[in-house]
Amino acid sequence: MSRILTVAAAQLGPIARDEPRQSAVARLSAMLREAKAKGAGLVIFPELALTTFFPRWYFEEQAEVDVFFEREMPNAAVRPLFDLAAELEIGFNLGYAELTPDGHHFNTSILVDAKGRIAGKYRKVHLPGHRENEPWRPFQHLEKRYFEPGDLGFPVFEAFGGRMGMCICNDRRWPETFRVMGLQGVELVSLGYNTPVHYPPAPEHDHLQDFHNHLVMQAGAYQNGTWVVGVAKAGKEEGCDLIGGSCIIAPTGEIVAQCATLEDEVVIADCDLDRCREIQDNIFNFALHREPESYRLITETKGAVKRSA
Ligand code: CDT
Repeated sequence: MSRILTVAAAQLGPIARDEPRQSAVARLSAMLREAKAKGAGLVIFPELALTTFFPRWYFEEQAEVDVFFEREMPNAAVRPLFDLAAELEIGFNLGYAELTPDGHHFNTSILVDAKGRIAGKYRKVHLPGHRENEPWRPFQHLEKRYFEPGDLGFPVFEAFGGRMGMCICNDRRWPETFRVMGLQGVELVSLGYNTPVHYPPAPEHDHLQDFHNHLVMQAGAYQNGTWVVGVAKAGKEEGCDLIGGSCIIAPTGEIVAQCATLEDEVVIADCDLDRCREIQDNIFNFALHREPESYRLITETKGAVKRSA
């Protein structure tokens, strides 16, 4: 059996701080067209794909932050992307900063179906970085200040002929992210990221950023028998170097397509969703082999408890 979904990873190069939404949407639209021409049915765009990665700056005034947020989706600036997707009959996954009508701020990702309808929404759970201005850093990472942790869990949606899940950037480093979706039989996890090469608290890890990126996504794929599509905003953005390495990973953990640049770039792969069975029915047959009684600490504690046997 095979259930082929042709998926495109649509990597973005840098977005300038003063780049208008219309320009970002035009770049996304060009990649949507390219993906369609290459046969894709679903296109994955990065985290916060409509603006520069604004948590790198400390803003005194909330109004200065809120300019980077979307109050509705789609709104007038993003509507052309939805319209084009419906016209081309292609779906997409888009990351953006969400400001809800009752004033909540989330780092959000939506799945839009081939008719231009929102088929799923996810709000980033693991917010990295710090809450206060830390002037010693060459750039800030203020996601903990500007966003609230997502309140939707890790839902899995029936769409595109399979079971689709989403997460966002730092979420990919946590095995719980993939496992919670794995336990819902997920078949494709899509995610976007903005990952600086330089990590100020531990610069000795800078040379490992690309390795860690692929390590966690390949492990998440294999250990849950799911396709994983990870897509970067890459390149030198406002003086900050962001890794690329956008890729499509098979349920075996193998990378089957990968971007080669740090610019706008589309790569595609034919993802046979039935290949998830190779792993989910065998080595990681959860119903047969998991021992959740032995994993109780995972939900009972947040930090490590250092007790001895
Ligand atoms: N966007 C995002 O989550 N980036 C983080 C950067 C490292 S933590 C400061 C990441 O996990 O890639």
